[in-house]
Amino acid sequence: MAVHALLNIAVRAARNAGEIIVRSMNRLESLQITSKGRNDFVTEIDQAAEREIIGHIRKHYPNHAFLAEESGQIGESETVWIIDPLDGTTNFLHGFPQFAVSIACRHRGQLEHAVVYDPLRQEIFTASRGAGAHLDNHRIRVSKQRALEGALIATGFPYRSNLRYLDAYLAMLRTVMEHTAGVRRPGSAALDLAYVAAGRVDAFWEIGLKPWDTAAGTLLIQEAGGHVGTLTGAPYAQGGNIIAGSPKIYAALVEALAPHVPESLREG
Ligand code: 2AM
Ligand code: CA
Repeated sequence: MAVHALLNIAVRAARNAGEIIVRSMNRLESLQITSKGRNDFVTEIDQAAEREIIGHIRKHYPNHAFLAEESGQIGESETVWIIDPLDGTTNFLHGFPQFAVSIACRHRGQLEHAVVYDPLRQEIFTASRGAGAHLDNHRIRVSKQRALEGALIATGFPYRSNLRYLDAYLAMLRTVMEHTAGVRRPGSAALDLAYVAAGRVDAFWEIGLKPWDTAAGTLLIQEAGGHVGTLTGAPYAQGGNIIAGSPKIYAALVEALAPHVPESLREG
């Protein structure tokens, strides 16, 4: 498999960031934590990992632009790197071992390359448009599950400002719990999407995400033969409300959730 130079750089950057994250785990108590808002924590590690990723990419491509969780938008270019240096910060802060580094490269509005890296398991999920999705150099595909009955579904619970949608969300959760084999809430949307791509879960849904949570995962799933859309099954523009899954379970989930999606959540 010929790996594109841009993907190689993203992989290197993700591994470097992963090393910073893992090294810091033996001093979680002493981490400098600031709160971006109610229930939204950012640590010096998120920031150090993001600096490492942007610095590494810039060394090779000084003119590219960035959209990163901690820095926001940097520069203007046809090529934009969309970065979550540590997806699942709440898990990380508690020492709960489920978080990831997420890096996507978008060129002229189209996702071209994606990396999601789990630094604890050292699993690296990669995709380049038209070249398939891989986990540690093995090709991955979404699951072959055909019906909601028997499916394993991942989700994210609403938090912070999205708690205003809690009643609608709980109605969706009830339906999914009633019709599937089980629901998981691992806590890192980027890794959840990578697991959809690898067929470890059959589908995923969440409301109120950000582009850096979903960009890499979206390309992984598309290249693994799956679908990504809004809660009503419309095309997905990154960030916001998402359903992703194997084609069959994606369609079944869109249909199952439809009666419970309020007007305010119908857009992406
Ligand atoms: P983050 O850690 O990069 O912010 C899961 O619901 C997704 O929401 C995660 O990808 C997580 O990404 C984000 N998130 C942000 N704040 C959260 C919170 N307080 N609780 C749970 N998830 C949160
Ligand atoms: Ca983050």
